[in-house]
Amino acid sequence: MLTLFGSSSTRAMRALWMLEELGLGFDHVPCPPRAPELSGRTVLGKVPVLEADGADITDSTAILTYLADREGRFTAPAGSVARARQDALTFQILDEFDALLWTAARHTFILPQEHRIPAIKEPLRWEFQRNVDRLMQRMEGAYLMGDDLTIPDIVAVHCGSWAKVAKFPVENAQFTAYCDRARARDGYRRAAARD
Ligand SMILES: N[C@@H](CCC(=O)N[C@@H](CS)C(=O)NCC(=O)O)C(=O)O
Repeated sequence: MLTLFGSSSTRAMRALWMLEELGLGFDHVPCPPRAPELSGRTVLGKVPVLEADGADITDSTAILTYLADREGRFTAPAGSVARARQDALTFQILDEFDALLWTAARHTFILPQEHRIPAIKEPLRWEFQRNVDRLMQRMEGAYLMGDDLTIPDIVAVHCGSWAKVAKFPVENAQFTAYCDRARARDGYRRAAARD
């Protein structure tokens, strides 16, 4: 029994995409952060949260990893060198994409007004473009790890969509084509059509 909490306009989209790719049956509660439905499930009040067999799992990457390992799909096997390389790529994307977008969001609408520094967004935008170029140098096929979609693709392509909303310009044509290819997948389309 699986229930995902969080609307598709948040990082919950990553988990929705994985669930749709895996073709698993699940309930979806498209709530915002700190919604009453999250009470008792997460100390931080953040989304996504996945309830799996009665236990709550927080953090989108932890959820992706749990689901992929459980089903043995969209990941290299745990304990393999290929998995270590895949994990390194996931952490690179979290450090070099997610963290920059999140810092920009914090200085736009999350932090108390008096702690926001709008000027920080300019260097973050510059750094994001540079990091996109660096990631594309590691592409090993149609997807980051080769011909098959894996966990880091879901995080990277989600960050690509987030960058658009955050008005982070991305001029790398290879990255744009890669994101378009991933978003054309049935699993992505079904996830995006939720809520
Ligand atoms: N590393 C976490 C971050 C979760 C997170 O910050 N989610 C945002 C929505 S995308 C949230 O709930 N923000 C509310 C807050 O920070 O108070 C993940 O990947 O799930």
